[in-house]
Amino acid sequence: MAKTAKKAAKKPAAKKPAAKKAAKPAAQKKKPPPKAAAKSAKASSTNTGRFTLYGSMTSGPTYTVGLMLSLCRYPFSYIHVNLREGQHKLPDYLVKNRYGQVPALRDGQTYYVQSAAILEHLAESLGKFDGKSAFEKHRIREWLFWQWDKLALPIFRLRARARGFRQFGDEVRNMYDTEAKAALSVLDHELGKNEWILGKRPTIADVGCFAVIRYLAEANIDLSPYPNVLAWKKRFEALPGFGTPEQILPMESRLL
Ligand SMILES: N[C@@H](CCC(=O)N[C@@H](CS)C(=O)NCC(=O)O)C(=O)O
Repeated sequence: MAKTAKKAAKKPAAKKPAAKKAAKPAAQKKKPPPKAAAKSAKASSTNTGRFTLYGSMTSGPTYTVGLMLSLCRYPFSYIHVNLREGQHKLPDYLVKNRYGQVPALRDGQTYYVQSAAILEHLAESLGKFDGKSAFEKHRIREWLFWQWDKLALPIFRLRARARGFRQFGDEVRNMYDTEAKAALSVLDHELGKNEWILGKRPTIADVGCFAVIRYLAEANIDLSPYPNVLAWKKRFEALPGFGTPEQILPMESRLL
């Protein structure tokens, strides 16, 4: 076992931080990552905190989960999964995420996958950003399905093309562009009625949608024709515990 990983193992489990004080993202307040622990996904076995997020800094769905934990003020260990090297398809990782994708979240002894499902798990188990009734929970789930179906897909595809991760021609690009703008119009219309997607307070429906909208500029989409989304984005960025992907997700692994 690496020396720093041993040290990390001796530390007591991270306590749930006080709910109100810090304005910084939870991840920012942690010490810098122990270097020797950085490269090994196996380091997770020495981790004593409740949550370990497996992911990649550039991954929108990884950001979704990191953002939720940060908004809930819950520190978490982080294991970098190198997608370029294909670590997400190795048997060791497939045990954690059968779909061979990031993110995966270890909570205690259980691995949770699919960022929207992880949001639901966190909202319910931490009692934050959740629906207050069965009906609200249902409405949130509706939004999370819609978000992946209509909002995330075209925006993440356009971003991947702009970053050189996916290749497709202008015809397909125009199709995704049209789809992304149609989804933004739906969101803009809804946000014209209320401050937050479900009404008067933010829920995981907002977290899920924000973590996609965050990447609009990288997808070369201008947000200015959608004033309600723009105002909502600013409100969201002012939430306590908010952080950008760069603030919340480290480049390398970090144990609590
Ligand atoms: N719906 C999934 C999407 C996850 C996803 O697309 N992850 C990408 C990185 S951003 C990935 O792992 N891609 C590799 C692959 O699908 O093989 C979620 O929300 O967790």
